[in-house]
Amino acid sequence: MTARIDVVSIFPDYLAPLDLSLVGKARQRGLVDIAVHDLRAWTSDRHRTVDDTPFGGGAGMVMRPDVWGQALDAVLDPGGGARPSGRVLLVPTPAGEPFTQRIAEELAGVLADGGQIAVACGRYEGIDSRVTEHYAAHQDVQVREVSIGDYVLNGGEVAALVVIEAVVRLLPGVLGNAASVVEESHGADGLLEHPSYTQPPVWRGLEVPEILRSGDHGRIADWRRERAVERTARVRPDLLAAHPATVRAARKGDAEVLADLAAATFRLACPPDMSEEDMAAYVREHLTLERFRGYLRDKHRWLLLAEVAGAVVGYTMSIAGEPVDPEIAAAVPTRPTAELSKFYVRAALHRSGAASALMDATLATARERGLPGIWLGVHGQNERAKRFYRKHGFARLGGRTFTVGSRRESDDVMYRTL
Ligand code: 6GU
Repeated sequence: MTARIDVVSIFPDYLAPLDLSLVGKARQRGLVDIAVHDLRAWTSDRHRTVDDTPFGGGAGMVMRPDVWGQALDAVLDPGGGARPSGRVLLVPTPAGEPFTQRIAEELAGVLADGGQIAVACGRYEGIDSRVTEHYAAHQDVQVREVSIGDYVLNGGEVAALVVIEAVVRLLPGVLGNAASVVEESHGADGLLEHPSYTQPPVWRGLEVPEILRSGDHGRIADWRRERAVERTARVRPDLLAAHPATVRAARKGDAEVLADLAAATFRLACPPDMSEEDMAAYVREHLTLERFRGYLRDKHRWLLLAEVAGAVVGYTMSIAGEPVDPEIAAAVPTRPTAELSKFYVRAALHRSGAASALMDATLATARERGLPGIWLGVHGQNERAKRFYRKHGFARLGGRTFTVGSRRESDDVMYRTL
């Protein structure tokens, strides 16, 4: 049986876009049967009245249940038995549950099995509440009240267009490329989509990221995942609740990812007035792929990676052994000791839990190595970082100065026992 959608509205012309584009083509190809009905066809008075004043008073008008009952009995034919699969009465309303991709998938499932969706578009202050109550009590009708967002429209018609488009594109055979449904925002992985680019390679001085033209499909997939996670963290941090950060030891093959991440995050911890040239020079000198390969081979160092939804978002590097700086060596109260040498998380993920997970794992690893204490240097003006370290049990031991490029900088030295 063909999937069937009925829309009932006092403005059937509002639904004209259902003839167009992807939904229009799906209808022409017989993949879905859509009928739009004028609610007033089921009125019986001379004025074709569909509404009346609300019981209990208040502004606006409420749509009459008797008219809606006639209309919905006719389009749903409940108990008629001609339609073996599910029937859904869908009521767009700002008071409904948030309409999501998951609901679109469920509704597409009903249609794909030969079911029916009847969409009741209310106007004014909505439809008399007994209408949903009545059909909800009917055993083979499922009532769903959905809202398309936290704002108010004049009626359900635009929301009906939204819901129908979201559902019809999921029906088998409607989209040419099934992978595009899996890869898009709000797809199965619950992340927003990565940015996309096409020709030309340079437009108004803006370049397509070099990596996308490298042909290295592994690195491209990593890059896209990182950008998707970053964008989701920035724009929709609520979606990341489904993707708690995990931490693992870095392996030989992670040197490239580490160098990229180090270059991207180094500037986060630099003083705000440090020049681009000084930062770039430091990255070229100290955060190269070769350096990280060396670090990963060094028995005295351990590097940990934080991942969110399969993207590497932060790292730490710790070093077991005596501090090189004699002043720090003198100040550190326990032996042997460890230095927390690098601790970076991508800016967009600073409040995602990744940093705390990294810190917990770093301290746990230091304890496993039998180290009684750990120290770190943090830029004296980096209040955010110092607050974070204090929260994780570090306290100030003293200060030190060092050079980045042409500048003298001063660090706080912090320490905690393990
Ligand atoms: Cl589904 N209907 C109306 N009238 N307003 C809305 C809505 C629906 N979703 C958000 N605002």
